Amino acid sequence: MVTMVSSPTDSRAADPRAGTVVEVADFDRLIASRKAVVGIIGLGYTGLPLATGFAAAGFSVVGLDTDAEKINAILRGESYLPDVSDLELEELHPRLSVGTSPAAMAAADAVVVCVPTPTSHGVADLSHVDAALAAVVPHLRPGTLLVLQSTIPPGTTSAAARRLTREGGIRIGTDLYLAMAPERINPANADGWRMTNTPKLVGGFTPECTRRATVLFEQVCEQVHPVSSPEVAELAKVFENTFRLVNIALSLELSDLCRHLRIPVREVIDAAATKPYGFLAHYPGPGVGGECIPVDPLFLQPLAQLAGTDLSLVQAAHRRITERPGQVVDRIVELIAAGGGTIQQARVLIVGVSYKEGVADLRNAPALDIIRALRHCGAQVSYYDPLVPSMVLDNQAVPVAAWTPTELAAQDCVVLVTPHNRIAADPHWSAAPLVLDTRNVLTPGDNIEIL
Ligand code: SAJ
Repeated sequence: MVTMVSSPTDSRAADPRAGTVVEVADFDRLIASRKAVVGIIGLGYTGLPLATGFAAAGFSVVGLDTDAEKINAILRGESYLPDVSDLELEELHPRLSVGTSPAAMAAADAVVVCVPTPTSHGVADLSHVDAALAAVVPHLRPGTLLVLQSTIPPGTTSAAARRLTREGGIRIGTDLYLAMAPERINPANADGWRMTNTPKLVGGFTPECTRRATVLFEQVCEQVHPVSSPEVAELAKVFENTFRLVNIALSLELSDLCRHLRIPVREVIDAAATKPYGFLAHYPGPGVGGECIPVDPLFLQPLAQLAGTDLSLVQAAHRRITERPGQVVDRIVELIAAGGGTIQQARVLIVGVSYKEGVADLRNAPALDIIRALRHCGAQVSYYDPLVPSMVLDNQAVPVAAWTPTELAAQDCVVLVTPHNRIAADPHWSAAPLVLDTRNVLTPGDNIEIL
């Protein structure tokens, strides 16, 4: 049973169950004066930038994570994210306290939940969200604002509100304010988009929930876009990532057609992108990784089934991206055979293993499936990735190769999967007897094949 603390001594708190409502002015004054304490639950790639954002805006921030390693790294002033620097952690240290105890949230006036929402058996796994709410709500003082930032299926926030009321007698919009404000963090974004300059969607369970969440995020985001309900915010977020999935899948289909028509796919997409409206460029690659694009669209399936509506386009797109790493391996086998070799015992070097440029993150990285399949074919696989110093796949270390002409010349096939640090412009590529460019970013050459 989730209940709330009441602390008669704290002037900012009144026991709403006694019928008194926490004054709007209190919350606004706490925010305006920077006296509000902001709690962040989950200090991963969306929570830590938010914690440092609020600390940089002058708020005291209480960060909570179940991973003691993350907590210790922050306490040492060592960032584990490309978007947060060690210097930021050092400078913000006085205002950023971190720990693993949910009781610390008793000090917070606003709490943002930023925990992972992976899938389990193809449906959204909300266990981290449920665990965070169960652990934290008992420590919250009446009048606290609670915001869900994790990507969640539409209806999740309202279901949580009803559960808190049903199980704990908590009046949402009086005892506790609840809203959904999805993260839009794009790790290592090359175009300068950050949490602060990316519009923030906010949808509250009540109008006052929306208003308070809007006031909160206006402190760290240049633009806040309130919407009429948590459901709108939840679905807009999932739809953004579904839109990306479908368009990446479309670019994969285009790339297969272009290869057969011998038309350079990247030039086609760049040409289409000159149209100033109605087109958004997405580029073909070895597949789609990360915790978002291959995952979030799956949240819609069970809801569509319940509603009896058809999401075959999304399903087809998901199938297309899931099949892509296998297509990469088929092509490698084909190219080596065309050169008179066989895949058994062939030396194959994977260049770039993380799921995208600029990050060290291997979650759902296409390179994992490619390496797994190559191993299955009997190939000798190694990799080079400046951001991933070591890698174990299926309990077997993947040998690390050096980025040298000698090493490249010794391979049967070198496969560009993730082009970090402008490696595409590196002259070493000419040393390799055969290169498969899955991103279509290398300068054409006799030894270069496009996926
Ligand atoms: N990819 C392509 N072609 C493209 C774009 C991406 O193959 O044209 C691949 C990437 O290589 C990568 C995967 O898709 O493997 C995902 O790339 P991403 O740039 O979408 O990266 P994420 O997952 O880090 O970020 C996405 C972003 N969503 C959208 O742009 C709609 C980000 O803004 C979200 O905040 C994030 O998901 C999230 O957390 O939801």
